[in-house]
Amino acid sequence: MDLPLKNIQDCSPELPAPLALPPEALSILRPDGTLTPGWDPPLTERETLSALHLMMLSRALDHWAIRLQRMGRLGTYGPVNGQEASVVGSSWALEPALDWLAPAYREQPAMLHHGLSLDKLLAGYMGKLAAARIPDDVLMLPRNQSVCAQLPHAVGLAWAQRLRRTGAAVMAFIGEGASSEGDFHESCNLAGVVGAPIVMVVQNNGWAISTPSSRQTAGVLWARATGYGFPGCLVDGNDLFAVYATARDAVRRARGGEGPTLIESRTYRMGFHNTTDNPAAYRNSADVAAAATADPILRVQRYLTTLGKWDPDVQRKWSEELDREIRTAIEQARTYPAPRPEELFEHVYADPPGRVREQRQALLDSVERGQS
Ligand SMILES: Cc1ncc(C[n+]2csc(CCOP(=O)(O)OP(=O)(O)O)c2C)c(N)n1
Ligand SMILES: [Mg+2]
Repeated sequence: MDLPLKNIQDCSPELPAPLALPPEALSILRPDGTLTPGWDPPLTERETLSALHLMMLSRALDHWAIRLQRMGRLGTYGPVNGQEASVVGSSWALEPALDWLAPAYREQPAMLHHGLSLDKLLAGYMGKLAAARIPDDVLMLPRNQSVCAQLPHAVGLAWAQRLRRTGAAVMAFIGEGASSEGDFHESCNLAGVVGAPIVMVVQNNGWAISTPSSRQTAGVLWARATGYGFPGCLVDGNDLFAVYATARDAVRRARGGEGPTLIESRTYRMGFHNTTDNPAAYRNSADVAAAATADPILRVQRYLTTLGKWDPDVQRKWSEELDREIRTAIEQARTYPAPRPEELFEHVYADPPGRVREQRQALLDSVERGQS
C-alpha cells in the first residue's frame, strides 16, 4: 500500500488546530507484532531485518557506552533506550548521499545510518575532537547539546537546498521539551514562510529530564504545525513501520517542493535522561515497567518471528556480532590522539574573528605558563 501522503493529510486538521482533537497516533505494527488491519508493511522483510539490526546496535551501544562512562572512559552519554523505532524509522527515510541530518543528542543510530562510523561517533564521547569531526562527505550537522539550537540552522540549511535546487530534504530531531524553546517557534515560522524542505521529528518521549510532557505544554504538539502553515502528524513512535511510512512521505513532500512537515513521534524514554541523571528520584517504576511492554525492538522481533525470520538462535548470533562490532570500534576510537587545547577553537569558523583569535592565544599562553 502506498501510504502517507494520505496519512499526512488525514492527520492534519482542516480547521483550527488548537481546537481539533488529536487523532489517534498512526499505528501499523502493533505491540504484539501483528499488523493493524488494512495496512501492509512499508518495508520488505530484508529492509525490516536491516532496520532491526540498527535498532539492536543502538541498544547494545547504550549498554556499552553507559558502562564505559561509569569507568571514566566516556563523557556524558544520553541513551536512545526505548526510542529506537522513532530514531531508526524516521532516519531510514533519508538518502544519506542526498539529504541532510540535524541531530540533537539522542539520535546515535540516525547518525550511523547517515554515514558516521561507530568509532568516530565513540571518539566524540571520548572528547577526541579531531577524530570526531563530521567528515566532509557525511551530510550531517554535529551532535547538538544545546536544546533546540540546531533547529534554526536546520531550517536555514533546508532553505539553502531549496534555493540551490539540490532536491535534498533536511531531517531535524528535537524533543518535546525543545518544542517550548523560542528557537522552535522561530524555526517553524520561517520554515513555513519559505517552504523549507525540512522534516521536523519531535520525539515526545514523555520527559524533558525530570519535567513530564504533561507539564511541558497545554497544547498538542503535532497540531502546532497548522498554525505555521504546514502539516503535522502523530505517529506511534514505538512502531517502526508507522514512523518510517510517515517520515518517507514527509521526505518525499520536502524533496518535491511541498515544504515542511512536523512529525510528533510519541514514544517513551525507558532509561535515564543521560548518565548524570537518576530518574528514580522523579518517576514511578511501575510506569517504566508498563512502557517496557511497548518495547519497539521486541515488537519487530515478534513480527519477524511470525514470518519465520527470527528465533533465539538468530538473536544470540546477532547479539554476539554486535558486541564484537562495538568492541572493535571502541578499540579503534581509543587509538585516536587526545585533544590539544587549541582544538577547542577549530572547525567552528573558517576565518575566526579577532576576539576568538585573542581567546585562543590567551589559552595557549596559560597552557604554556602551566596554568590550565
Ligand atoms: C538551551 C538549553 N537549555 C537547557 C538545557 C539543559 N537540558 C538538557 S536536555 C534538557 C531536556 C530536553 O528535553 P527534550 O527536548 O524533551 O529532549 P529529551 O532529552 O527528552 O530527548 C534540558 C532542559 C540545555 N542543554 N540547553
Ligand atoms: Mg523529551
